[in-house]
Amino acid sequence: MAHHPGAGTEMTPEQGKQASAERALEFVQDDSVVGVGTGSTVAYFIQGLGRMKDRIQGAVSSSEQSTKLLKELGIPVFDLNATGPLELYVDGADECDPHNRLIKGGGAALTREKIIAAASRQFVCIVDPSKLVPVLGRFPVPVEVIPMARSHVARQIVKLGGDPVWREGTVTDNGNWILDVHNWSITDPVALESRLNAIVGVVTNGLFAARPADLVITGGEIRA
Ligand code: ABF
Repeated sequence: MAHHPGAGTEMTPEQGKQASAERALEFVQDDSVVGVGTGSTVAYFIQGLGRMKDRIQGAVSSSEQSTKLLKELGIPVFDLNATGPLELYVDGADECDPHNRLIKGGGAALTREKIIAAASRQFVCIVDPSKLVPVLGRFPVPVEVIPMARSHVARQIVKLGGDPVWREGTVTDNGNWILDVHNWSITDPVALESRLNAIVGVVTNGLFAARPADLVITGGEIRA
């Protein structure tokens, strides 16, 4: 793990994920419905919710994977249409830049993640320090596409300077496919996010820049 100045004690990536997940529990309000992301960092957060499940109403989940974990712990899972706007959404990320803009979607859950983030007042992102980057783009940008549009979208992405690779074999919870776009050094993630959204056939792209995280917890510390 690259050493980050001010990272405090040396943590393994797993310890960093666990510390961030634990710290995020402090943001959970009593009697609330919590928006829950997807991934291994969020799995620690879900375990924590399990320990306090009598203090919350339940959760809105961003994936079948997270729904399974929540239900195994006896935490009620609600449909976002039944809950209305949420106070808090907690989720991981694949990369995070200094402005809290993210690349997400490594876990193929980006569409429902982006929906719940948009419907939540506060988006708290939990990461280990290895996710912090100066510029987004070393991690390939996931783009969820309608299957019949895969080649059309790939051709438009090439025109934007990206190198799209079909994540063959992956079908999202929404029945769609994913292209992972390599070799972008993303100096203006907000502009690129809207360009990708404008391509016909694109359902969601993994740039969370127009609506970045409101707060980032890394290695258990809240980043200023
Ligand atoms: C999810 O969190 C995905 O968008 C992203 O890929 C994942 C990060 O995974 P992990 O926490 O396992 O590193 O929101």
